[in-house]
Amino acid sequence: MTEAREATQEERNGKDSRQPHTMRRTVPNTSGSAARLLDRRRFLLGCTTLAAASWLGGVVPLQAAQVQPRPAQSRPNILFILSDNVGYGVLSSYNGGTSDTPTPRIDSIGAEGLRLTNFNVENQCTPSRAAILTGRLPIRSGIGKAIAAGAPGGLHPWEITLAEMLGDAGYRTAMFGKWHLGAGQGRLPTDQGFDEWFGWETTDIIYWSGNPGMPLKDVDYIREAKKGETPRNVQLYDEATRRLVDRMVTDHAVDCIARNARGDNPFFLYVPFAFAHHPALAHPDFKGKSPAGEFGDSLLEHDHNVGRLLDALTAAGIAQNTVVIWASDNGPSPLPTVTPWWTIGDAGPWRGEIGTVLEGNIRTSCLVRWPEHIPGGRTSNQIVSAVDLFPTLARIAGGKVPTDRPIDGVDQLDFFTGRQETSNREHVLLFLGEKLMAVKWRNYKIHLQGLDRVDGVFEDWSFPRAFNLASDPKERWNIIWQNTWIGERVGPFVAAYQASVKKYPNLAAGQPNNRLPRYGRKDPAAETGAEGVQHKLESIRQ
Ligand SMILES: [Ca+2]
Repeated sequence: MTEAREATQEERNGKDSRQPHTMRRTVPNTSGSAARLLDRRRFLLGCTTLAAASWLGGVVPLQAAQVQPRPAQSRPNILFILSDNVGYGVLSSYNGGTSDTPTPRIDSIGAEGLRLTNFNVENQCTPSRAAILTGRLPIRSGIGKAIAAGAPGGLHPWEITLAEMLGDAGYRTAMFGKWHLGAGQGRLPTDQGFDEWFGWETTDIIYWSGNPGMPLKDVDYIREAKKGETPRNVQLYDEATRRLVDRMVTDHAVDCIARNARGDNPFFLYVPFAFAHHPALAHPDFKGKSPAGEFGDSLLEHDHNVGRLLDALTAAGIAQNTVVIWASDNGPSPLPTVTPWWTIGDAGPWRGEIGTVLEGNIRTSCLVRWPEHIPGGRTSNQIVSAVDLFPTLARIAGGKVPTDRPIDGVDQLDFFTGRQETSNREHVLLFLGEKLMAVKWRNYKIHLQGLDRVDGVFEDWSFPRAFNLASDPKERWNIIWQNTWIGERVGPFVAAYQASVKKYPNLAAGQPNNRLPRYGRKDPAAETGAEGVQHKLESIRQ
């Protein structure tokens, strides 16, 4: 508990040890060390011999943002709807209504609230979900890519999730749908802060569940549990069930809203739908309803399901006091070997697919509604990251952002509510596995390596490439030679990350539950067992 000890010391020194760890990036001072590192002449003459990542160096100043707890009686419910592999160009409100698969119910969330056109996620399902639930770059949690169902790994129990943070703030918490953050002991939703859950690990399961060459395991089933219970297997998640799961999820969520609408405490309901993970198979009621095949039918079904959730809020009389977020975890998944072409969706003006860090994958739709707080009908192209939702929701809910670990998210509430026009971030770091693949800053993006397909070959470029997203949304025209100065501006972000990792080493992939981050603890025994769990709880209560 290094940070706790440091906090105690700070208290002795008269400092506020409870200052949230939420960090707000400011524009780096380029006249300092960063400039010296990236003097243009040296850059042009010498950088071809440097490793791409080390080319980006410097220091970024950080400042803590104040987070004021909200009064308990004004805290809203939170409904977080997450879709799967839905590309930027799928929703009508993002493709200009040019498709014949309208999504009026989902679009209404943005029409009555905020529509983000520069919402940045991670490369695949597991890292994006880790980012959303922890507010941390998933690489810090040892998560670089999606994990296979039943494989070791996923989100370490030491991580503090949205459900734990909100639960600690008095929220009731529930999750219905896809988890994909680990199915091992101590890693299920009810181990990670949710009071109840119904769902499955990953939709990939349907390709092999029941296969005679693959013995059935618990992870092949849709499961359910309340906190403290041993999960029950509800039914096999196979191709026939794939068509039915999102209705099951909707039924559970609608029931949950009705049950919790009049409770003393607000609720956090996390609904990660199966749509549109391949194969996008529609409920039989929607078969043939669109001219766009199974994907289109599924999209119409998804819009209908989201509409049922919105209607449930209205019917319960709590729509005005509920924050609703709809987002996608990553872009489309064009896997022609397993998926007919019409099931892939579309990345809109961007290029790229799941598993890459091209805009088509890491920029997804995101709509946020909070009546009387977030003005309706606003669209913004300001950069927002999935990790920002944790500190933003913490402020809305009066929750505590952990102070004992790096939190990469920044509080965006003032931006969401329109109290300020600009986002509190101007950059994102983009990883794939353990590789830093790209840095995006304002309308520029520097790629350190190339990768165009989820199953493609890494192109180990001898020099980074830069793209102007404002004029080149497909990221095709390298402008680095005329714009070497960009390296000087993004270098400090990388250096800040590297410095934080030096102080707070990343968890290892698949790190065992009983191995907690050391972070300079005096007593190594405190890393394990019950004391470790206690530490985890203390870190959100200090
Ligand atoms: Ca996904």
